[in-house]
Amino acid sequence: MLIRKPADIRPSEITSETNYLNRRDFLRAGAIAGGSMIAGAAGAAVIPDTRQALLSGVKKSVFSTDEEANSYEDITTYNNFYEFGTGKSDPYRNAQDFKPRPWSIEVSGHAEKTGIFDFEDFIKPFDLEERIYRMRCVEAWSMVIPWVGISLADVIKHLQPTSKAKFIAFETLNDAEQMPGLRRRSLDWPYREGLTMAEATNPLPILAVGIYGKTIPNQNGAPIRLVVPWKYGFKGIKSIVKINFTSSRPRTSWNMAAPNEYGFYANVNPNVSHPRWSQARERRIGSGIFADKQETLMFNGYGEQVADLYKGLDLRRNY
Ligand SMILES: Nc1nc2c(c(=O)[nH]1)N[C@H]1C(S)=C(S)[C@@H](COP(=O)(O)O)O[C@H]1N2
Ligand SMILES: [Mo]
Repeated sequence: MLIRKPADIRPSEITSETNYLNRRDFLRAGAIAGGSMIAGAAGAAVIPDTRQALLSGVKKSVFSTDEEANSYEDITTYNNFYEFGTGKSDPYRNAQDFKPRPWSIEVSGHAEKTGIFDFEDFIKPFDLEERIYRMRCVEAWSMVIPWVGISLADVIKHLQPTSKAKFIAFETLNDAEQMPGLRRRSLDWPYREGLTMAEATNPLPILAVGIYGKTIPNQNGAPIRLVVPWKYGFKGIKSIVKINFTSSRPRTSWNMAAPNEYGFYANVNPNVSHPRWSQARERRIGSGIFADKQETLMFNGYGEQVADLYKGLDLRRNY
């Protein structure tokens, strides 16, 4: 078994999205992330979830990539979900007792259909689709994940936003009883994200409710989370309890934490470096610690579907 000392791990491999954390917190997060990376790469004993229920009637999608998907174990044991801790294996370890049912979602703001919906009723009108997408984290690692989800565009059409709705905003559950990470102010809770209505009604974004044909594990954002494959992973807000249609741009968690590092748009862009590391290349999780990093693609390779959304926008300034 090959174990590298934390000092031999390059900063890009261990840096969580956390430079504003105090140095002690930062080092702690780094040590945990480094440890979990070694465990993952060496295949140490990690027991994948086996409690997820099979989803039925899942349709295939033309938007899926045919790249090889990451293993269920990679996808469910190497996570970012700061409500359960900042280390990569914290969500897997600390989210096992989380209760994703019963669950309700509150829809508010500029839409015809607002109110509080039970999760099962909320997703019932829509087709379940498998969408195998690349996911590129702003920390310069990536995976390929076979999500099962519903089209966000379909959901929005159903909720009938009015012409005043220019943005859609999401919030994660904020329950310190169940989410030990909330006791630390690693972010200004609740976790918040948002999209322009033009982005949100593009065919690519989904609300994911499953992975590998089964219900989504807690650590990946049960029971429902956003996936926007051409943007950095932090836009993919987990365990959503609130959806709000707004006329002004919503405040979003990583942008609030470090606006010079994490923009509202957060489109994957190999030409715009993070202030502390390059975004030109990425490490595909599971490729082995000796594998070369691969090139990061503009819009994470989804430019054909989304580049038109940003015509006339300076992507260097609007990062
Ligand atoms: N509520 C919430 N959502 C979140 C996060 C988080 O910390 N809290 N982390 C984000 C980040 S940085 C990434 S890369 C993805 C990771 O998704 P995964 O763990 O399912 O791969 O979730 C995003 N959604
Ligand atoms: Mo991320």
